Amino acid sequence: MTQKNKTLGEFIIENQEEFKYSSGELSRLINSIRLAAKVVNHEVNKAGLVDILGAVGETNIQGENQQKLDVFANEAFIKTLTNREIVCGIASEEEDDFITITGRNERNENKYVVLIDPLDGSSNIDVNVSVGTIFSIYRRVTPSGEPVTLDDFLQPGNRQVAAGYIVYGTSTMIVYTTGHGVNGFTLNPAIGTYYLSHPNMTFPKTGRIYSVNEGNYVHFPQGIKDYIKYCQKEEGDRPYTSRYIGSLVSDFHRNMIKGGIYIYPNTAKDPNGKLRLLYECNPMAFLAEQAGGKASNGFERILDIQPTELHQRVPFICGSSSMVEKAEAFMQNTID
Ligand code: AHM
Ligand code: MG
Repeated sequence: MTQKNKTLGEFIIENQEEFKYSSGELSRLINSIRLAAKVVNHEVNKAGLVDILGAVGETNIQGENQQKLDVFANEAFIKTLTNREIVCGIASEEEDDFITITGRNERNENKYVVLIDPLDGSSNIDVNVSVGTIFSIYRRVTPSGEPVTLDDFLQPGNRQVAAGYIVYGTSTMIVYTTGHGVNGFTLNPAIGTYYLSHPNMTFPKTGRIYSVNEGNYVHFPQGIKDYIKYCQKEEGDRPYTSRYIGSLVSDFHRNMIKGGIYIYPNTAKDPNGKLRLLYECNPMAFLAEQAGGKASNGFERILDIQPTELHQRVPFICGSSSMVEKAEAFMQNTID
């Protein structure tokens, strides 16, 4: 069998040994994310049929209550992750507090916590533009047998054991890492199977795409303004191309394939930026590094930040390594 005929299910089984605590649980956990992603994908693909199937809050022809897609995605992932004896806690962008899963006979013996942004970029749904799901997985730090605590979720990103995203785009893909590189799988919707379509994904060392919401330019820190001017300067392979979808997953995915940088800086209005450290930045940073790229807040590696709150925000600069280094140099004012 060639690499590319391989299904995600086969890939998970074959690579189970790579994982240092290999008891099969992490594999089963990724499997359950794969399953929930199919359910969400089916719903996302129907989003344009809202006038036909019924709008949010209405009851459709089958008697089902129509939900907002981000609520639907949140429930689909939580339900799937809860129904196995693997996950002891879930934190979601859609929930104020983390959820405790006590597991079989309420014994609190499950090992993993999952942090998830169930439907990122959801303002893009109504206009038929790609959205995504982002997930991040850690082993619990509190002793087995006790309910999870906030400490299980506030681990620095460098302790992640797996992370990934699903992009609901022109095709649906799941891209993930368990710390042994990054692999991408494309869903064949006709048969509901994901195939290994992008083995060993890597960021080109440099690129020509910068992705930032330039509408906020006047509020950006001077270092980011200077970096944007650098991207736009006519010199060498510049000016670069500006591409911004407004869905982190899609912008990241394109930049990883083509080479580029994604920036969501702090602004005068939002001193910590917009993106969430635990569900958005850490998983993307882990993927970026596993693919040979970098992720920084301008001064510090994202994965080394010690989180202090569940919904903490951080400035985020992520992508091809030499582009991130250049942006950091502008932020730190060390450019010559
Ligand atoms: P969300 O979690 O509310 O969907 O926000 C996250 C999204 C990212 O996917 C995207 O890159 C960014 O917000 C876009 O923000 P803006 O519209 O301010 O440029
Ligand atoms: Mg989000």
